Amino acid sequence: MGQPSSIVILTGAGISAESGIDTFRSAGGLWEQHRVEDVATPEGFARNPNLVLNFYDMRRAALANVAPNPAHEALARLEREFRGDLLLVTQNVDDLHERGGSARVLHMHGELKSALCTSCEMRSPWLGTMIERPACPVCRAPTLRPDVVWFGEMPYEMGRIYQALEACDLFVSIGTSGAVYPAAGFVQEARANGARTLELNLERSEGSRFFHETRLGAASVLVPEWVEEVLAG
Ligand code: BV8
Repeated sequence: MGQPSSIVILTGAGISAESGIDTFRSAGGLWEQHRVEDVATPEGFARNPNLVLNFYDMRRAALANVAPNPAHEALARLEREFRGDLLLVTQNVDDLHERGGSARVLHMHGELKSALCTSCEMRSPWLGTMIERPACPVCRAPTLRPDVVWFGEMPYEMGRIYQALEACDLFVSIGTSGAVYPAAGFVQEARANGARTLELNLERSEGSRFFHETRLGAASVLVPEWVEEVLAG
């Protein structure tokens, strides 16, 4: 196929794995150490706020110990050099796409470096911890929570994402197990609108059957190769 004119990319924890950030479902991954219900649901937060605040404080602090890898850097190159439309949607709450040079990143599940106030509902950049119940920068109430989309909560900017999926002629999924919706359904949306669909992943995912093409391997190898291919037209 010729060069695509409009690309939507979805990334998951697999793109950050080689940077040293645990994925969710690998052995010893994040969810192995904690029950999802306890740390990534509103009910878990209500039941044991300290456990949840500490879980995200630790992950936020760990960002200082990791760096972007060639996959993040290749997507930043694509953003700089690709002349068509490009939307990068990530399920990841880390900041590695930004640190790898991407200027426009849509964090559909929120970000570790952001705080959401449960009193005024405003979001603020946040680099520190929340366990000590700091004051909300906007309303001063001590009611900050991680600005992360938990199970049962609505992901951010779904309208913008579906609009882009309808308009794109190429959808690329990188480093995700296709286990969580609505992200796992994006490939079907794109395909239904006539887009070509490509999966770059270490192993076949739960959604592999929906992709026209699946390339198996490490993101740090597959993503730079694919970006080179697209830019070479
Ligand atoms: C919602 C933020 C409704 C938190 C996350 C039954 C059927 C269908 C849906 C549901 C259902 N029951 C419940 C639901 C809904 C639920 C859901 O999908 N549940 C699943 C478990 C069935 N979804 C939700 O609740 C969503 N909200 O539905 O709202 C609604 C409607 C109206 C109004 C209000 C609400 C919200 C889900 C968001 C949850 N938050 N993250 C945090 O980060 O702590 S989910 C989290 O897991 C990630 O964000 C990601 O989305 C998801 C999956 O993780 P992955 O990124 O894919 O990582 P994983 O480890 O799974 O896989 C890594 C992959 O990388 C692997 O395939 C591996 O092979 C590969 N890999 C590893 N290394 C490499 C590599 N690839 C390349 N290179 C490598 N080196």
